[in-house]
Amino acid sequence: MDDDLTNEATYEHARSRDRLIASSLTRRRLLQASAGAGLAMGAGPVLARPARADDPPIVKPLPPELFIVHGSNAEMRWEAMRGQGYFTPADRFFVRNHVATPRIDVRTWRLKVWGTGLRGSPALENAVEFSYEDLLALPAVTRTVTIECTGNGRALFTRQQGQQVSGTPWLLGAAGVARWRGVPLAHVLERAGITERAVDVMPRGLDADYVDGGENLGRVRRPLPVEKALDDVLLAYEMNGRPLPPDHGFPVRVVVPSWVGIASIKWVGDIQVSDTPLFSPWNTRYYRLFGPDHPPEGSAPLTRLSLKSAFELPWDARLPHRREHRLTGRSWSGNGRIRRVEVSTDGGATWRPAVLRGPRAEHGWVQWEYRWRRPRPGAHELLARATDETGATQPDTTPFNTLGYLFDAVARHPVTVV
Ligand SMILES: Nc1nc2c(c(=O)[nH]1)N[C@H]1C(S)=C(S)[C@@H](COP(=O)(O)O)O[C@H]1N2
Ligand SMILES: [Mo]
Repeated sequence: MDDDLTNEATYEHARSRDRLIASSLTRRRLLQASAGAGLAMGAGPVLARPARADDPPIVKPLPPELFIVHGSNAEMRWEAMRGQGYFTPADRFFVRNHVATPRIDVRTWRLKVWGTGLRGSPALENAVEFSYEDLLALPAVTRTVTIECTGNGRALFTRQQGQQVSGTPWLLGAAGVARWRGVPLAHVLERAGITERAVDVMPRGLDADYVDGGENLGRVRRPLPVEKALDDVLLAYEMNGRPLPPDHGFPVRVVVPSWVGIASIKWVGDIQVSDTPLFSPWNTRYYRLFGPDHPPEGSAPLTRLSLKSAFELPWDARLPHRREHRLTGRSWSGNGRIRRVEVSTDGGATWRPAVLRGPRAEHGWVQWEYRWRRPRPGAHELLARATDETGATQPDTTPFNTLGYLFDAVARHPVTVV
């Protein structure tokens, strides 16, 4: 069924129109960019203009009915997915910005591929370069992929487990599924001359340096093992059939199927390919599990996403007293497809199956619904519990880790019937 969504041949005929839109958009951007040429200073020629102190960190509108804003990040309200199709529209897709969305001039933008894992070991100054047009001209693929922040659900460590964790207190809205179109990273690495000696591949964003507690950690970057980089990773330039929106990585982002969101570097400017292992703060001090159950240097760097379910309802929803409520939601797993979803409306005492609907893409989610009959007036907790194709089921609690990553326990969604 998901072939309809992910199979390039099936999808291709619908593409011609979108491609026209994309290329006219590119032309328009090129014109706009030349009008503004000369403004770019300090930050180098790639930025359409230098960041200003009063620039909002996120470019797109963040209407309160769609988003909960957490500083430079915006969480999708789950009720905004009710009645939507399989994909998360770009207008409500969550945004996780370490700093701020940069405005990139696609005319001067280049992807620079460099390092000791390439033939001739080029340094960054002698990198193999690809322009936007170069990438658009290469054979494209389209993949349905969930992007989810590793800390999605973090607020539930505190709400449900009484544990203090640090980081953005997301409920469950730091996840979305889109159709990403672009060039396989493998293809670009091969063209750049990757050798057998390459072990790690590190894409880096063009957003400003990330400063944590006064310490400048440089630009957002995180290594991928070469096995994953050559497997199913995309250099995406389209999201849901349109050029990437600025907040989601325009002109090009990395999309790493089934892996934690931090792997999917936005606004990629260069990719280091190395014959020795690479490190960055994003695979050493962040995106590992820390705490009493882990070694001092933390767990191994996190890779796959965990298992989650969400109701398409406001948190603390007030539902009118009716004979029946049609509850809807979605479940997803970094291990693959969802096999089963069960719902409990009595706090977890009894469970009944939800009905799964629509596509089940390997790296996407599944939609489901459940008829809640004769709900009594008063406060309730709604629970949804998914099982994936590996047999993994959402547990009652998630083991504590100080940074609040990979929450996978069943969420207890509060609602009041009035
Ligand atoms: N360059 C860059 N890439 C980035 C980030 C960032 O701040 N800068 N945030 C990462 C994190 S932590 C997540 S969860 C995803 C979020 O992607 P989205 O904002 O398109 O939803 O982007 C990742 N890629
Ligand atoms: Mo993230």
